[in-house]
Amino acid sequence: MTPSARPQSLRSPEPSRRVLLTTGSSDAHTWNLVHLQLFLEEHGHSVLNLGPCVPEELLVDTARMTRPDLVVLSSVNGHGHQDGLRAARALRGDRATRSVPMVIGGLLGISPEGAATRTAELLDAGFDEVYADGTPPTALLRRLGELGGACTGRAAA
Ligand code: B12
Repeated sequence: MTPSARPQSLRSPEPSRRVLLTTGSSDAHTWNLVHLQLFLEEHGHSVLNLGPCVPEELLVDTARMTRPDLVVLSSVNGHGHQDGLRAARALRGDRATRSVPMVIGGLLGISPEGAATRTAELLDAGFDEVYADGTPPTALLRRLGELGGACTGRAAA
């Protein structure tokens, strides 16, 4: 649906952003990604969804090529902490993707125990924001609205 054809209620008051949507290399869940993609697209953003089980190398290569406004890592299988650390180190370790904004959310562990430590480690590895388990996708709209700088508005892929 083109932005002009989109119903008024779904039009974003914020500029359209290019989102690179990914999950961790161990995570086979897909519907979280589909839901997030449709949700962000309905709010006027452009989403490149890499699908399940994304190797860190593919994530970095795609980020280098597409220069997204935001990388969103969604993880629900309980290994989001370990997957997220690897993804952050890979993105932050590459000169071209070192400063791309990136956030992570979903279900990052298998229990609430240790959540504060997981969050601290993920922030330390380079995530700009770590959403607590169960945070709804609407939180991403706030983050996208807060992004500074010029907006190209072109598609992510
Ligand atoms: C379907 C399903 C599967 C299917 C996935 C099929 C597919 N193609 O997607 C299959 C059978 C393959 C599967 C496998 C496994 N699963 Co499973 N699965 C589910 C199930 C039943 C539904 C998930 C789903 O599709 N939800 C619908 C989507 C739309 O919602 P969602 O996932 O909650 O995502 C939303 C939010 O989390 C949030 N969100 C997600 N990411 C982000 C990111 C940000 C930044 C923000 C703000 C929000 C956000 O927004 C999303 C959209 O609304 C859940 C239980 C459940 N009822 O949720 C378990 C569940 C996710 N699975 C679980 C587990 C453990 C596994 C396995 C490890 C099981 C096993 N021992 O093999 C494997 C993992 C394999 C792997 N390598 O990843 C656990 C995870 C436990 C945890 N994290 O504490 C769950 C929670 C079941 C449980 N209660 O134990 N699974």
